[in-house]
Amino acid sequence: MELTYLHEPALDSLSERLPCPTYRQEPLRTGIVHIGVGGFHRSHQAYYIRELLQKQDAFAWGISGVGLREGDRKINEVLHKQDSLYTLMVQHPDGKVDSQIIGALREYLLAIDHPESVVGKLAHPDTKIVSLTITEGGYNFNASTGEFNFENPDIQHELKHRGQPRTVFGYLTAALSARRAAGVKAFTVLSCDNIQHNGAMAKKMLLAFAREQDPELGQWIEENVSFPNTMVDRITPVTTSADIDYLKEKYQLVDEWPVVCEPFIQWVIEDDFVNGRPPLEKVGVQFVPDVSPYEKMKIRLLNAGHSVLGIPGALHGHPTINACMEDPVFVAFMRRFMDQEATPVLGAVEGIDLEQYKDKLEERFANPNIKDAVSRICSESAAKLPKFLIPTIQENLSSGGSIRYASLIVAAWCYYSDKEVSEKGEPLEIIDAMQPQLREAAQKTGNDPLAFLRQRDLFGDLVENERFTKSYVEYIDRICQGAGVRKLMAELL
Ligand code: CS2
Repeated sequence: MELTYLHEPALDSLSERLPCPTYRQEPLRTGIVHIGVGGFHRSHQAYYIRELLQKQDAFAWGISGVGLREGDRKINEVLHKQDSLYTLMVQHPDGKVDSQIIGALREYLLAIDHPESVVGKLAHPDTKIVSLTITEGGYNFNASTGEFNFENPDIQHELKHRGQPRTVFGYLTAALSARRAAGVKAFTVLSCDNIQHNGAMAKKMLLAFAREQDPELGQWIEENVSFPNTMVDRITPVTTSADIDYLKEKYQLVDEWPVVCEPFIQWVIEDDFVNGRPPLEKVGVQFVPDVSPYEKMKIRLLNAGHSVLGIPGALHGHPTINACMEDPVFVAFMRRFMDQEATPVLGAVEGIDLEQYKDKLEERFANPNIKDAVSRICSESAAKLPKFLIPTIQENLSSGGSIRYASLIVAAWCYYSDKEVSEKGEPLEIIDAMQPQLREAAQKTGNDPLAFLRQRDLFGDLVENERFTKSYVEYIDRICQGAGVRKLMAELL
């Protein structure tokens, strides 16, 4: 059979091969503008919207995608070619793959090329929600003070040249200011990033920027925009060429950027929307008055658990999270970390059995068909660990709880930051916006064992805590003497 290129006119013939959207002909409006259309948005929020649209419901809630960065040029090109359609491939542990075409995205705008169209879209009365997956780094806060970072050159540019937005803050304020002037209701800002209190964080940062720009606009935003906190969850590894080839072979379908994910999905949201919302409860989304315990549980167990596997995994030479889970030392170490360090400072989460939650995490991490590369997990550790792992250490230091597993991971992270090859001799691919700083600090460790911990923007005052530094330096010494990190993990079991 001939290959079919994914785009709107091909849907008829493709629907004989795999499930395709049945709602594309409807007069779909784009009530949601999403900023940061990566794999995760496409496997998670867009999937839920697809579920609603498939029920012939909620035609006001199509999604308009926006990319703010030069790095979004490729997704822009692919989505334009494919009429915003893409394939979602759900990988089951038994090898079954459920593939379907998702049509919840209606359009995609690259802000660098079309800044006015993006502001216009955000300011349009049909836009009721602006959702975000801009990663931890996108919130532009200073990790040690938690305050908005006005020193960022893009922010300074935006403050000087109001009509030339560059960051999410410039775009949101430009659009909100236009809405205010035109008497159009504000929108809800829905953060879907892995940050505890992500809505509150989005609010604090946006208000700091807006007040600096125009105090009255800041006031209006405070009174008219809502920022519900959310907890989002679905493991979505980076798409590989093997995934693209699979679709060609199995369905004779050419999709240049499909998305792969696990079967598990969860979205918990605080029900605080100023301009309406889709009826997501019909497709399994949980609306709760306070999302904090869920976020905390997810960040401190799932996300931290990932790093606890990923950093030593990269050093040892395990390529993926599921490969780590085939190694009994890694499995036991991660579970000890979760049971003895993360759980005791977590507190109870209403309606959730934490033992079951952790068992399920082990099962999810072990899914042999997800093949989540440790390089993805280790990427941007400087933005992740201060949120995922360091608070657990700080709380255990206050309560007298165990810190031995987590301190080994911090020592391993220091070692990793200046490492070019794994213990098996394979090159390590370190992706981190702060890599120059991390490497410099790691390199000083030979002369000053605490050099890495002196990065207060990452570790706060951890360097002053003797109990922590003692444990950390012991590991640093052992690692520097050549003890493999897996051996040190095994000794703690
Ligand atoms: C991962 C997350 O990048 C990471 O560190 O832990 O991307 C994780 O896969 C998602 O949060 C799962 O919902």
